[in-house]
Amino acid sequence: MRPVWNDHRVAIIVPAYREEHLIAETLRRLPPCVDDIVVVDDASPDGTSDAVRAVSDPRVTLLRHPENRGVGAAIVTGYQRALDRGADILVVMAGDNQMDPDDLALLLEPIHAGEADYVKGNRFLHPEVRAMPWPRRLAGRWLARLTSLASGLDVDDSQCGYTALTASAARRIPLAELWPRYGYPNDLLLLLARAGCRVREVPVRPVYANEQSGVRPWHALVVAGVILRRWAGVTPRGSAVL
Ligand SMILES: Nc1nc2c(ncn2[C@@H]2O[C@H](COP(=O)(O)OP(=O)(O)O)[C@@H](O)[C@H]2O)c(=O)[nH]1
Ligand SMILES: [Mg+2]
Repeated sequence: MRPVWNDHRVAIIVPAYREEHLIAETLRRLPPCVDDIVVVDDASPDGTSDAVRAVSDPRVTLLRHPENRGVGAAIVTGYQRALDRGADILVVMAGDNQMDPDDLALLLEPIHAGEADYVKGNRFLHPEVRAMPWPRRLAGRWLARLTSLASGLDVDDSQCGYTALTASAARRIPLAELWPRYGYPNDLLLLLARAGCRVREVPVRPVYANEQSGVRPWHALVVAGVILRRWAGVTPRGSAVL
């Protein structure tokens, strides 16, 4: 049987910071139907880049920022490279093995069906939702409410980083303006809403294992600030020189 995404050229963008222990396993698990894999190492001080170079997969391109610019900026760098290489669908998967490749088909389906421009994973719809630590669930719910209010969209899991974006939607939004650090998913949703893009959520498995998160409790306030600034029409400082 042909995979649902066969008609589209799919690129996976993998932001990575201090992921020397998990990046190889993350890349090794990507299915054969993925055309392009762009890893963006954001000046990790550890062996992240060496671990990527050691993966013998011709689909993998390693980009490295000379200094740390944040996960949002890294994703913009990856989006840009994937667009330049002719991708039709831009998927983001974290470099710490927290996204289940088995959920990829579900994420791509609404795009393949022509029903969405941006598809987000929604961990709250998954039966294993309780794998998420409760403070994450609580903060995530509130940030999703604020994001929905500010954007006019109906999103449940705004903080999930597992997403698929069409190349045409990516070209319609000012990517260079995207908030460069944690909070970028909310800023992206607001930009997409403003551009009239159709957003859908699909259930994805929440994976919590031996990874270490860079997110701290105070980041919830930063994210709320990012949402409020964009809502108020203030353009946050841009992330990237494209
Ligand atoms: N390129 C880049 N990636 C980052 C940065 N901070 C985090 N990441 C990556 O973004 C992904 C999600 O970050 P993480 O801290 O695990 O957030 P969480 O999974 O939401 O707790 C992981 O793959 C990280 O390696 C950064 O400053 N630059
Ligand atoms: Mg993580």
